[in-house]
Amino acid sequence: MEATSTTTARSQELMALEDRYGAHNYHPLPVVLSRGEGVHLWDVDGKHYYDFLSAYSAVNQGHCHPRIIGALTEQAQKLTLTSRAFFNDQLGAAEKQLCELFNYDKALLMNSGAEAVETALKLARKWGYQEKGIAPNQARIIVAEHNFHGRTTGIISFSTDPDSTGGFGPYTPGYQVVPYDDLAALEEAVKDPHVCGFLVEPIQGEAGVMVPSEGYLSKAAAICKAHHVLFIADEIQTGLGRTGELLAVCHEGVHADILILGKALSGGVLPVSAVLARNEVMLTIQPGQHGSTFGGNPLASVVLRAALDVLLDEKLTQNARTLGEVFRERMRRVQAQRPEVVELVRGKGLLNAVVIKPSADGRTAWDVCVSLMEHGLLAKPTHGDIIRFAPPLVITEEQMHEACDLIEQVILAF
Ligand code: IF1
Repeated sequence: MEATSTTTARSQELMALEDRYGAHNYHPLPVVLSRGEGVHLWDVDGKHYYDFLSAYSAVNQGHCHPRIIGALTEQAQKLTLTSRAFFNDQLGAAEKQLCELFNYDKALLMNSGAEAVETALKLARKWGYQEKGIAPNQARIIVAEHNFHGRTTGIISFSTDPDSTGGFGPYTPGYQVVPYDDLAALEEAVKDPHVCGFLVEPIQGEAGVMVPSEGYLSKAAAICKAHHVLFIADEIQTGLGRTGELLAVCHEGVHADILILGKALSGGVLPVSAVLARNEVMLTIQPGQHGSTFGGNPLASVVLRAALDVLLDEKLTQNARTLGEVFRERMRRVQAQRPEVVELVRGKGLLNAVVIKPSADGRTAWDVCVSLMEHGLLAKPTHGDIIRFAPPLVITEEQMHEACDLIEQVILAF
């Protein structure tokens, strides 16, 4: 356990428990959280933190939002799971709300983001065979370099990150990688008549909040349309107000052929994901050809509806747009003061990254995050030198300035 000067015996005891009995598939910051409310988190010793990770954008509505928790607890007393062997009285309304909000004919509810991505890949292939006439088992899907779409053996088959793929072969065939933000490469790849889809993150989160050039998404969607290829938007991290629009593709007026949602679709209360598409795509899957025990359960349906209501009623998308500008302006002022520490600031809405230059004595973004933790703000580095800052979208301007004061204090002292 990496203890720090502020790690107490209680925290160390709980971290040791995970170390002894839990898989070692994570390297968490040494903080043990026990309560959350809005943008606030508290550890087991009652120390307060601003949450600037939001469980990787799953908590856009803030921790334990009362409307979402209220919907959860009310439904939990009535009916949580029927399986899809039967109808339930909550799923249809959830599907309707999704389809009307995002302008699609149908929704297919799953649980984790990876399951929704796998569902989208299956739909694209089925559509490729049935609607585009691709020969059986010849369908190919284009993906972007440095993609992150989940951890299943199928999805890591097209990852370009050795940590995600190493040691997990053999890999699922039928994918082609093109450079992100490269329209010429995409145009060349979709000429292959076996291509049925292009799966892309509108902003690459895990890669380090990589924002593509203005026009990339709209031109990529047009290239796909021109070549009868489905444009598949993975908005699991960028969607639901995070980037200052309802969906990140909305910045360029793009309506994806297949839309993938997850994370904040439940406000971080339980795993809910969804795939949306027009009938021509969605109806290529018929009864018995896809599903999941918990997919579309009444509890998830009720939570999803409350999460979307909160997103819209509290105008979280607009707040993300406004306070994202405040954040980037504050960080660029810090960069101007310490150009030897802050390489650059980038992002959209409240999905931002600050790239840290390693110090002469080898300290990295991780050390900045440990110091931020000690100062009462939680964020996590990705790929070594990039710190992702993504607070819940309910953050107020006052809280944003307080948090930026902490970040500024840490970086100026770095
Ligand atoms: C973890 C990363 C972020 C995603 C996109 C699909 C999924 C994710 C764009 C799969 C999930 C999570 C997974 C989480 C950390 C986090 C993450 F670091 F792993 F890559 F956000 F960038 N598409 N991202 O971002 O959704 O199956 O996890 O529900 O701990 O692995 P999932």
